[in-house]
Amino acid sequence: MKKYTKKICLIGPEGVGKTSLIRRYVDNKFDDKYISTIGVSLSNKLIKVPDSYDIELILWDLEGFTSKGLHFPTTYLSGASGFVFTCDINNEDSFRSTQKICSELYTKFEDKACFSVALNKTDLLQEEESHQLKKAREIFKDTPPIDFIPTSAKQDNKVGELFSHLSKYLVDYDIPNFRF
Ligand SMILES: Nc1nc2c(ncn2[C@@H]2O[C@H](COP(=O)(O)OP(=O)(O)O)[C@@H](O)[C@H]2O)c(=O)[nH]1
Ligand SMILES: [Mg+2]
Repeated sequence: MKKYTKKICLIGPEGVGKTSLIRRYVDNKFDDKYISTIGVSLSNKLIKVPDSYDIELILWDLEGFTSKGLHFPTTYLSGASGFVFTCDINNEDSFRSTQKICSELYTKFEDKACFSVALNKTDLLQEEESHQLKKAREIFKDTPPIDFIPTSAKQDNKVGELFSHLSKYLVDYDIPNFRF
């Protein structure tokens, strides 16, 4: 059985739910309390695709960025094959600020890594989901992801799909580990 190991980094502003998405995915737990991530926290998850391959994900939960930019050295992104740019689906400013960071990194990882956009907190939607998705597509048009996935870490909506689809893509297209 073939075994892959892939590093995936979650990047987004503070408070959009990066830590919660990982916690839901890895431990199937959710907490309403907000404890902000300092630096980085690592988790592992093994996915077994029957009769096909195993893939071990190393999930890097990175400190959220603020208007001052990234709060960690870009060397933390080294060796990643995938990124999950995470936004709050109810907050267009989070789409814009995340896309800005994405475009700063994009020239370095384009063709060498791939990424998804998670639009989290769908349980708090006030607009139509399709309306918010359309806005996100427009804002990310110059840095197109493989997917836009509306998620809720709280209600466990599409969290598994987010990570499993990205991982399948990394394996199917044999995305290497790239270095900054
Ligand atoms: N309603 C709702 N709250 C969420 C969701 N995901 C995270 N939160 C809450 O948002 C806050 C920030 O979450 P956290 O995962 O720490 O965000 P991070 O800074 O991006 O890591 C916490 O109070 C979480 O409980 C979600 O899907 N729905
Ligand atoms: Mg966090």
